[in-house]
Amino acid sequence: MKKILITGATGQIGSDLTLALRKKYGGENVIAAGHTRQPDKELAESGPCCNLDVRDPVALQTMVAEKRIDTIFHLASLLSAVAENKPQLAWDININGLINVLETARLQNCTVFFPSSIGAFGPLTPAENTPQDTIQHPDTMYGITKVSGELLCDYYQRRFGVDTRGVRYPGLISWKTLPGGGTTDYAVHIFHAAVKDKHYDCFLKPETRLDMMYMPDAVRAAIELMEADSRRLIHRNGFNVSAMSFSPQDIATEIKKFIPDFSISYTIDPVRQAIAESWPRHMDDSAARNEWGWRPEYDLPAMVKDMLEKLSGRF
Ligand code: VAH
Repeated sequence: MKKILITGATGQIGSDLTLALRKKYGGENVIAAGHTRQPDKELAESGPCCNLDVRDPVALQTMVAEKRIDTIFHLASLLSAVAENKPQLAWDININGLINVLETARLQNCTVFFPSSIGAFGPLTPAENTPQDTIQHPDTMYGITKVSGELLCDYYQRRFGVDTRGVRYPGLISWKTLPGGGTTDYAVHIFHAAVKDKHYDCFLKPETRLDMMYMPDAVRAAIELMEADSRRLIHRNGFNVSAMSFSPQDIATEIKKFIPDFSISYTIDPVRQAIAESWPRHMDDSAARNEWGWRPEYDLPAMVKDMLEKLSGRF
């Protein structure tokens, strides 16, 4: 049976992915490691949790050895807006943390999942139908750590035979856990504001369109890639995976179909607006579709309906 360690397990992706992996592989076989955020009740009661700073190689290697971990989903990372505010800390966590995970995987024969992002592209990248293989020249520290992470994971697979795999996620929307300081966070906050206040003040311009995905699709992509037959994989790390592409005004229009008196205003955050404008609006995910059968299941209407149902129930 797989023994899985998830770093960053209390974050936006981690909190959903941990529950999905525990359902699939058994709660006791999935260790949820967090550092800055405490696990919520559901996470704490569904399996083992621990505190782990991925910048501590000894703690990481000791845990992997003692718990006989064979698979690491490495999600611990600072997101784009926070990383621009603390670039040196972002490099330390995002890169030194990853190197520690890759070294541990090399020494203890673990498989590694690493989430890259549309942030790994930059203003010189074709923004529409962004190719799987194209120029990556990000101008944010977050993007620099993500493209470096893709290259490090490819290197460890090629040089040391470590089974590394990863995807480039678009902006992710979920209802369980708020995101921690990203540029696409508006697409989560807008739902909470719509349900609680029927109004949202958005920090991106109304026409700023970005690649986006609902968390159930994102979680399934990680699990399906890690279960894929490695002999079919031509690419390894940084598979483009896409589901939908929308702007703040698009999602506001969709929410109004369910909450007719919902309204949106705009107070632009220049830092996150500049980051968003350097990212793709829609990626070509044909490599993921061809090499491991990727298919999204949620489009904008389906996501909005599910998000509002889940959050209405919570509030
Ligand atoms: C961020 N949510 O906004 C993350 C993600 C594509 C965006 O990487 O930083």
